[in-house]
Amino acid sequence: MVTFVTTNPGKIHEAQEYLDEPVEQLDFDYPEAQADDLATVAANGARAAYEHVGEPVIVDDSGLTVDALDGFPGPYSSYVEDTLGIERVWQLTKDEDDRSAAFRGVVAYCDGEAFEATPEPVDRGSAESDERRGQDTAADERASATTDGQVARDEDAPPVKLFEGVVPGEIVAPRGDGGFGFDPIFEYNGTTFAEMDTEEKNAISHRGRALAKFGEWYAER
Ligand code: ITT
Repeated sequence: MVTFVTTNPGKIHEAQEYLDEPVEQLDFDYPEAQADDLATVAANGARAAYEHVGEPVIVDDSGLTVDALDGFPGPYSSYVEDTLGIERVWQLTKDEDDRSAAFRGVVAYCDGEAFEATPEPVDRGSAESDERRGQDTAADERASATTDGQVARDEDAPPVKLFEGVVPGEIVAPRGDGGFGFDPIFEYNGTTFAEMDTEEKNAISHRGRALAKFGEWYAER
């Protein structure tokens, strides 16, 4: 069983459909670090959630970045969804020539124990490299960009294992009623995420990619 600490039932629904393990939601609003990169927010969130529940946890920190808006709303996606709303993000973007965007997400796991070295351990304490790596991989490999990482320990903080996913797409006028959040305005290959069922979305989405990596690693653990 995996305890997924989140206030967002949309994330749980996707994880449940994706992972072989049963997924239990723990609705705990862990304190989110004010940081510009998802990896730092996710890592700190996983530690805080683990300290709160005392059992193995995953958290997901994710967001939409719109190129023409210099990466906005990025780590503030949840707040912008609640305040501006997705229709206004479309309005802000619709007159741009280039409406490219990406969903980025990091799934972070913490169980208080040390981990075996990963095939490619990455020091995810470095904030800036996360964003740059996401952009490079998104550009190189239109739909496939994941990176595993292990966060360097701060003194006595428990280690955290990170799984990252990025999916490039385009901002469009809202279409579809599936999914959650910005799904209706995010188009991938002619279809918005809100027009896909969960299985289709998981097969290509940032969260699906991160969960695939996590699931593989967790099954071995
Ligand atoms: P928790 O922090 O409690 O997990 P949250 O919804 O606040 O829930 P985040 O802080 O990670 O989660 O914010 C992610 C926001 O990014 C989310 O609220 C959506 O607005 C957007 N988002 C992330 N993944 C998405 C997806 O797959 N489809 C649509 N919107 C997504």
